[in-house]
Amino acid sequence: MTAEYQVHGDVAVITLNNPPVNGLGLETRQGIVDALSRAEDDAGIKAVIITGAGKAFSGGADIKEFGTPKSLQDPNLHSVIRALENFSKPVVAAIHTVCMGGGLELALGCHYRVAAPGCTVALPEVKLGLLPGAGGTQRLPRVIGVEPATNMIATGEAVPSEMLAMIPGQKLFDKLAASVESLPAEALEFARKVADVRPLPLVRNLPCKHPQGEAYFQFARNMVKGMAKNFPAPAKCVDAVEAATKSRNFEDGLTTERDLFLNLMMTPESRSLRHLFFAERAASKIPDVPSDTPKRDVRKVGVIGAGTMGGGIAMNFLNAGIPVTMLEMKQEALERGVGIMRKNYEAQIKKGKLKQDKYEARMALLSTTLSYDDLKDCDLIIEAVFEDLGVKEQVFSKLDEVAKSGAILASNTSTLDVDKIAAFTKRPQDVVGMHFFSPANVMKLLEVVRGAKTAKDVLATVMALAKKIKKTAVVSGVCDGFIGNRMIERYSQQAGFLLDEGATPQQVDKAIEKFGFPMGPFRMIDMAGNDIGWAIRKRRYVEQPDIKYSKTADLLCEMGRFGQKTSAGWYDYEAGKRDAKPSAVVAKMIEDYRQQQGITPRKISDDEIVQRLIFSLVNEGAKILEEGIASKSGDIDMVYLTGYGFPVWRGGPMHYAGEVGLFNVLQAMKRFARNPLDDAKAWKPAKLIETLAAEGKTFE
Ligand code: T1G
Repeated sequence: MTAEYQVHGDVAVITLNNPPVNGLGLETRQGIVDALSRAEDDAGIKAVIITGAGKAFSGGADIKEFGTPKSLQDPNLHSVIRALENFSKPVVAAIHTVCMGGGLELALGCHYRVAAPGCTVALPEVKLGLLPGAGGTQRLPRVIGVEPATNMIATGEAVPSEMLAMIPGQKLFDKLAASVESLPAEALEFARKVADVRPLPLVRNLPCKHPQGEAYFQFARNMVKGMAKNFPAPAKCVDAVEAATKSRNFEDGLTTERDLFLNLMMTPESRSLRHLFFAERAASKIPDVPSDTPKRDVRKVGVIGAGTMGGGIAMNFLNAGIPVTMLEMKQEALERGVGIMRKNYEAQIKKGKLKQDKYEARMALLSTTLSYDDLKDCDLIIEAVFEDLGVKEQVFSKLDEVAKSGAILASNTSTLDVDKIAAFTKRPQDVVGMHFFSPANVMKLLEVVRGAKTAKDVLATVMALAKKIKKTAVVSGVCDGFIGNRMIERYSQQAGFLLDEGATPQQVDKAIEKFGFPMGPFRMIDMAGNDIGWAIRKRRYVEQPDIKYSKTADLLCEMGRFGQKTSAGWYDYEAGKRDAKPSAVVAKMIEDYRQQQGITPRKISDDEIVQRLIFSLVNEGAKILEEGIASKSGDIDMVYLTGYGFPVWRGGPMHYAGEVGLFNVLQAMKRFARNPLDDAKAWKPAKLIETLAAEGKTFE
């Protein structure tokens, strides 16, 4: 039973009990209606309380149901809320904690609401590309006022119950209980107090006006336009609330809301956001590692290497209140590294993002050392030393001697083989990759690289720790480049071919930035450093001699144009400045190269640029899935969103491929493979794409 019914004397209590968050799925909606009829038929019942069990009053409609017939099956949420409003006896919502989306709309259909302090109250539908679709845009403004309601609905942000109860004239909460613990008794007492009050108060009968409606809603529209230019939902939220103030009657307002809601439900942006809502949560789940796997205690972390990465990594743990011992080989390297950390924190203080006392508390958790011995009581040691297997061997052999038994030994390597690194120790089960993205204290993505022998509790521990340091952790198997860098290599390869064939760096960048990336491939590599790609290509030429690349990137490096750090890369930069200026030198180098290759440049459309860049990610991502390097396509989407700036409203490369249609992706790839200047081998479709396309399906 997901809506339990109990009788307490003359009060019936309906308890939503549909873990994990009392999502208002069909069974729960039916349960509420059934419970109401029982209370209706029982003459001894004078009032009804509706409350929630567990970690939520209700987290809203069951998003898992969206797009399935169940979500439209009666009793739909509207009719359940109507049943509450029309009930002949007072219904009191007793809200003990999270009350969101359809859960708040349900509470607004009750005659009264009693809440505990500290409840998280929100209409977060806009974060799913939607708007409250069960009367929230019509009822919330009636109980807290038009402006606070517009704010809550257009941002989806939560407000604590005690804050809402302080809004002058608010009618959202009829009573704020003293505490969560006293809520049940206080709600019972309140229900008995109002048992005979008639007429029963209905939110729908409250007035809903704004004295300067035109001006306010224009202001609100301008605000949301700036806030989310790629998302249609915030502006529709404003339209819906405006309808509450302008409609002839409540029902008309509901109809407007319904139309706007259904329209948004069909938008690609909402499908992307709903996909990412689940992908983000699924990423923390490892198919063969049960979520209740015992985790190791991580009370103290060691970081080896005080460079940019080491310092950034250390900051993540200091920010989470976990002491760090940072090891370097030379005192000046330590001092330089700590200096960079201090500068980073001081910059946050200047921006008002960090308080001085917090900064000092964090730095107090940092100790530094030149001796491995000082790492012997660390529970987790992460090395961020030079990206060379020989250096890693020295570090891990030393760690094997010094680290306590059960310590997790992690490498921040971005390309090296974690199994080889694990083999430098006698404890491969304790070795794992923790690939942070630069700047490590800012980028949310953490690739957790699972070695063949990495123990399951090590993985479970690192995934839980990632949550604690506010990272989006994605598990990757061992391969060159893991998930993100393996795919970005194909993307960069295509960017080079596009130059050979006639595009300019700025045209390629502009096309993909119009698609939604914050930075195109050439601006991005100018920022990261062209020499990084150069080193990888040199290795690649040896390991995979038949892999094709445009030589323009190598020619650029041979000119010493490594990017911003040399004030010259694919673009020209004024010393110390970041704005990228198209370079005549680079244009000439590309032109000379084309001539030398006998290539007649052609006009390349932005569409072709975007397809070749994005589909190269999709094809490599499908191979990564086939090889089991990633366990879910949503994981790959999360990598691209949190590590590479893939536009959120497109849902990630694999989700986007589904929106385009895998059949269309396949046709485009076959076209690209016929281009002699491209790399037919790279466009050989992953078997998974062919199979799914043939079945008219997309990635799970
Ligand atoms: N539907 C289905 N599953 C949900 C869910 C929901 N509304 N909310 C959470 N879950 C699952 C989630 O996938 C995860 O599952 C588990 O619950 C724990 O979630 C008509 C149309 C409520 C604050 O947008 O913000 O109402 O991974 O890890 O950190 O107007 O979940 O364990 O299998 O996030 O404690 C509007 C979304 C819906 C709220 C709890 N409501 N949820 O946070 O746990 S649309 C929302 C949250 C709607 C109406 C419209 C949070 C939370 P699993 P969690 P948490």
